Amino acid sequence: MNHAGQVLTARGPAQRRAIAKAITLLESTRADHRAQGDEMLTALLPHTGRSFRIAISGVPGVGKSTFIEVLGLFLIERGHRVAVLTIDPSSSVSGGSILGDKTRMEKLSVHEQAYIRPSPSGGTLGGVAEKTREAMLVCEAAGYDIVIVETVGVGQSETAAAGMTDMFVLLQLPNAGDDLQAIKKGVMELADLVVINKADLDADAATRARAQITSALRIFGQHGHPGHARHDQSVWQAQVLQLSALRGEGLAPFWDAVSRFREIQQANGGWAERRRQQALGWMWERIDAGLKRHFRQHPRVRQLLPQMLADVGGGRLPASTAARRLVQAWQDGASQASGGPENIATEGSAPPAAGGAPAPDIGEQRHA
Ligand SMILES: Nc1nc2c(ncn2[C@@H]2O[C@H](COP(=O)(O)OP(=O)(O)O)[C@@H](O)[C@H]2O)c(=O)[nH]1
Ligand SMILES: [Mg+2]
Repeated sequence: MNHAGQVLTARGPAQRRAIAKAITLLESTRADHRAQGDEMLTALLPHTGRSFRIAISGVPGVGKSTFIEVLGLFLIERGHRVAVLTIDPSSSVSGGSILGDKTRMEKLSVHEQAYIRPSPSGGTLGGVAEKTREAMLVCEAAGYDIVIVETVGVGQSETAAAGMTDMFVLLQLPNAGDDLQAIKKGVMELADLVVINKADLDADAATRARAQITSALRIFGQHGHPGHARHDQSVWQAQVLQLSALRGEGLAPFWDAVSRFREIQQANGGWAERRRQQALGWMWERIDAGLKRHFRQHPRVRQLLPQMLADVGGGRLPASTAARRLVQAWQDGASQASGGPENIATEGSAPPAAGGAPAPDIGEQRHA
């Protein structure tokens, strides 16, 4: 049986193995694997989308893994099947999965009804997020009805996680400095629900933090990004809860809030619209990444790039002029028979350019 068939029909440990194999296939950078992976995803697609997707975010050490472990067990007890995935673009640097999370979620990771997959390593955030998103689809097709995406809590992984989930939950520590950080980074604006964890350490501080964050969220609700229509106060007002992941306290109120959010969003169309926007946004993001990769690997661009970088860096050439020249050189080249647009591949689907991967990255700046 093919990969998709095994994911769909196998049960128990055989299914977990099938899922693992399917995700490994999707994480492969070999072009033939990518083609097989695309075929498999297409076959799985009709069976995806039925789970509720939750992002769990917060700074390292706030208790995300501890929380996911107790929440996962809580949900399994109530008849759910829980998949846990992570987005950790730094995992290529640290050389492993997200801070050893897999060992942290000791009970959950061995549970029959749970599937835990650490972050794929290597590549850009976009590449890592793509793999996580695809892994999510595999898990959904296998019948996991709750998908939890843990972010590493640094860099831009939060935005990526928010872009692939139905609900964004931000974990906070019960002290004042921490929430300011989240506000500064713009993460607070993404939150549908804020959880103050470690309330067991200092109940008073947790209460103060709750009041502070509640008022901060009110400001976002009124003056927030207009694109974040889900923060329309008449529909769903982002809430702040307290809990202790370590003691497993506060899980029932948390899940009540999640369920309420889900019902409201499903009733008013917000849920479907969010997924539609995510799918379209995802497509464009992948097109951008694919075009950029093709661009940077193109012989003419590679030839011209060092000079352009030097000239722009040295203040001898306006950046916009250099960009136009490079794009023009690429277009001229791309319109010739060899290296035509049909060869454009998305990131991760082709081996690195000859001469080593870092070369095409020279001088690239990521802007929000
Ligand atoms: N006191 C207390 N400690 C907690 C709580 N939740 C997590 N911790 C501890 O905080 C540390 C970091 O937790 P972890 O789940 O790895 O955080 P992550 O980096 O956000 O995934 C661990 O030592 C946990 O035992 C809690 O509710 N109360
Ligand atoms: Mg963790």
